[in-house]
Amino acid sequence: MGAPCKSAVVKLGGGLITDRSRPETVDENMLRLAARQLAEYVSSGGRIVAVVHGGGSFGHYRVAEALRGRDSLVPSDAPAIQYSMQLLSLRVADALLDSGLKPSIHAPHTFCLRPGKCWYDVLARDYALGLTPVTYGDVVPDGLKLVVVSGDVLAANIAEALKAECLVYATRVPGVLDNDGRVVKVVNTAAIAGLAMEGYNVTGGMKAKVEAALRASIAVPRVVIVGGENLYRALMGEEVGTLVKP
Ligand code: IP8
Repeated sequence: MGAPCKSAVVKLGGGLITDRSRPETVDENMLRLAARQLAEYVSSGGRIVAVVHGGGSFGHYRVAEALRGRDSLVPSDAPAIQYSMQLLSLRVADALLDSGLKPSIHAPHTFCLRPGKCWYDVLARDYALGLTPVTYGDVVPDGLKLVVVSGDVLAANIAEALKAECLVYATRVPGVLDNDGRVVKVVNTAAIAGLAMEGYNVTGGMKAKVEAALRASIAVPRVVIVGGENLYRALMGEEVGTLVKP
């Protein structure tokens, strides 16, 4: 067992906190379980730099709907997708509030000029004030295009920019699974080559998550992919899920 994380960015997977089989449906039990574990982590002395959540049956559903009959998004698709993500964000904030945390929501399309050009100063300000910044995967215009900004990448970038000690991805599955369905204890660039890592969504599923986690692991001391029910244990330094190493 390692030391507890002093500070952490936590990504709550969209597949974890929503019911992927039903449009715009929250998995209330899972979301509340995650929120309680985050509150317990704070009570144990941990600091949450930011909570980032994915799109699940909100954002991914709306993106798929906008893409029906076409192959790319345009800025006029943004309102419906952004609205859906804001709805989910309010539900996340509601669960965090009920657990005793103090969430402040930040929409990426207001702090990213375009994908890859984001400023995290307002999140840093709220973190310094003792609030819990909440943000999420979103759609952000890029010239005349509209691009999906993945929460996985955002979480990695925030952890790096705000110098979090840990980056924890909480998912519906217990970690990165090998081809026999067993949790891989450690992944690095060499080890992922042989893994199938199926599970597709518009931002690339587990494969894209591992790639974002690997990039972050160069600067962030501890990066873990873990099942949602083990979030607290991962934050407290227990060896659960998959440790991601450069
Ligand atoms: O679920 C995607 O975020 P992710 C957000 O973290 C949208 O990949 C709008 C589909």
